Amino acid sequence: TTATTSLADYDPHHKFKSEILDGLKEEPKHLLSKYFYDKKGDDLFQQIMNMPEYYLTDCELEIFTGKKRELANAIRAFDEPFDLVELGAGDATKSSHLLEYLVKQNADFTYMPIDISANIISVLEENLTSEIPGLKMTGLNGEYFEMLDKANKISSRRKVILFLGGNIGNMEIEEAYQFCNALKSRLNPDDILLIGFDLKKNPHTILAAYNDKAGITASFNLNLLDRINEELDADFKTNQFKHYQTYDPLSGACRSYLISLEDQSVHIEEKEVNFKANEAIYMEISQKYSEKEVDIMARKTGFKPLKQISDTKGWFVDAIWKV
Ligand code: AVJ
Repeated sequence: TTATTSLADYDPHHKFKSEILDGLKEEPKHLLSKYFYDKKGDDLFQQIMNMPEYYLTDCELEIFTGKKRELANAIRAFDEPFDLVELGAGDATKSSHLLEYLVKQNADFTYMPIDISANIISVLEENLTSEIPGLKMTGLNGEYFEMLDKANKISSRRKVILFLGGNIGNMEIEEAYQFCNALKSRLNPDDILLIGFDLKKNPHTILAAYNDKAGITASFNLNLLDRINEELDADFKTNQFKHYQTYDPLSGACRSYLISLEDQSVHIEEKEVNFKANEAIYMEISQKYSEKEVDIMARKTGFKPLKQISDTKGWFVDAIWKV
């Protein structure tokens, strides 16, 4: 049998268009937060990471600056050569501390950052190799699994996968399970996953991190409408949508929405999309977990949880799982 391939399978612009239009056809309407990260979105996310309310980066940075040796030993960095594959590398602020340490300790590895943003990958290739002399690096621009398959083709060495920043939080719990299952099926015995989880904590602390006073998170969400305007020749009036954030302490789901302020219709290329006043577009989930839920996820997806390394406040954990 021949698999059906559509334009969306290989043309990123076409895929963007079809995923945006599909999401806006859904009930409730939904846009994918993976598309937040164009050049402007990368910049806004940098600003989010620098906000006083956004504790996640500081917590994980504390782990990556203060517990490098523990991290290196947990991933068995000195046992045999390996590839350090980072899913959603971003600007690699956190991982760069570990990279520097590993290079200094003469660990034999190649850093393979994967990111959906071509901009980010080219910036990384320029900066990181000059900041960390001796670092071997192969940047991979694209979606996680496609690029992980590519990494496996490029090299058959043991893989250590980094999935930091609580990026798994951007998946619904069921999606996170599917993701870990799919990841596990692409790994081999003795491969290791180092995965960051933001923990359940005081609900006010969590809500404030995603509902900042300066409105940077609001701009971050609204920027996707601007991106659709630019890339799909659409006519969203961004001042006619308002950011709305929720956190549910029972489920641990922190969700963002854009609320339409009026009845309005938006044109996206040849299509028209109608919004009722007060209708929500569901934008993003940032799921929070308990330490126990993290271990359960490991076991149920076929990993062996080795340890959890957390910051001093106990707000965030980097979990180390073995295949
Ligand atoms: C990049 C997924 C870790 O959910 O905390 C920050 C993205 N969204 N503020 C998160 C984000 C709004 C962020 N992650």
